[in-house]
Amino acid sequence: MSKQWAQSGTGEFKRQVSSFRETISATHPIYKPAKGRYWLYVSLACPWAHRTIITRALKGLTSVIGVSVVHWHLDEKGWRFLPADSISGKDTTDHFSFSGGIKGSELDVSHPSGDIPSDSKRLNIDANVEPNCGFNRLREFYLKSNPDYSARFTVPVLWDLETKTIVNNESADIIRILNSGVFDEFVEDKEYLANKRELVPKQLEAEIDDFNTWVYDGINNGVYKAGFSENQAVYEREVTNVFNNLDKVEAILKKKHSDLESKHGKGNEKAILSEYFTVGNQLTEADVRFYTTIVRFDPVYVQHFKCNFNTIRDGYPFIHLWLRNLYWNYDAFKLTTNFDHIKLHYTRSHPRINPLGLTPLGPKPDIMNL
Ligand SMILES: N[C@@H](CCC(=O)N[C@@H](CS)C(=O)NCC(=O)O)C(=O)O
Repeated sequence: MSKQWAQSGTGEFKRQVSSFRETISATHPIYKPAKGRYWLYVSLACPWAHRTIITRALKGLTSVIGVSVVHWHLDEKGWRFLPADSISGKDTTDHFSFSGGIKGSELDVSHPSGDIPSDSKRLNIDANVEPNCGFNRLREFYLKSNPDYSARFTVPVLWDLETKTIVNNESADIIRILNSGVFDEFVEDKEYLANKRELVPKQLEAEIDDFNTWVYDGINNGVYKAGFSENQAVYEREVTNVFNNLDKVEAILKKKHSDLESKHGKGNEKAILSEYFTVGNQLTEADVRFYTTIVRFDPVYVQHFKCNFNTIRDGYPFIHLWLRNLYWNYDAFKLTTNFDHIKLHYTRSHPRINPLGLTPLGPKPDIMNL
């Protein structure tokens, strides 16, 4: 398997291009919308997969599309599920809850070095037994779909239970499919049905696409380019790029906050926050995509990816307010954010960056109150 960092010979990290890029629609010859037909396989640690379960929740799809969560530890064979016999008694996991209804197990999932750290209790946490095909590894979905598949076995995967193939493994596509409304007829979620939240409204689409493009390159993927760089000059260029782009978002949100203060009156924080988003005055896909990086920034990227010119909590008051608004005021963000998976995955799955797999305990708290 190709390694996950620096493939260019220049010390630069190049992310692979996703291979399954189908869509779901009433006019598609194979992939028609249906309730219970499609399944998401995600890691709660992964920012790209995280986008899909936030979108699924925001679109009222938690009872329409199932979710299973892989174990947080990524080893040389890729992502894995819990072995079927690891849950004593009947597995009552509810795969239709926000984050897949993950369950704890007694499985020993210690760091491969065999070292069981003093926080070993925290290691006995939640992943799913794969409920549909009985697979142990994510790679089995890829090889079932295409026996010649030779690239990396990444999450998220959107799987079709009927044809037993991967529909799509690119999070940017998957969130557009989930947002498209093709599943609306199956939705029972009253909150969604009341206002049919549109995450890419036509009038904001161009602005969302533009924001997503530079934020992807400069921030979402930017932190990986800094963290996985293999020489000092590349690292310095990339980390500077990340913070220049964070400065840019901070300026956008600062202006937005000041405009909203003029509109609603200084101190009318509730009204201000109800319109305090990155693009336009409503929650959009741009917020979902930016959030999954920012919520990981202080707990992981600052130390693990050496993005340490500043923290969000100390250096970016307007991004910090935006982050806490989403986390504390929207279940779709809070209930899909699992700081244990996030911290343990990064710190123990990248031996080149952190050979001893020690997990820093801070920052405390993982996210501050609003
Ligand atoms: N383009 C993909 C990228 C997904 C991706 O890179 N996922 C990582 C986790 S953060 C992964 O599954 N890596 C497994 C591996 O490289 O073996 C998307 O956005 O869906």
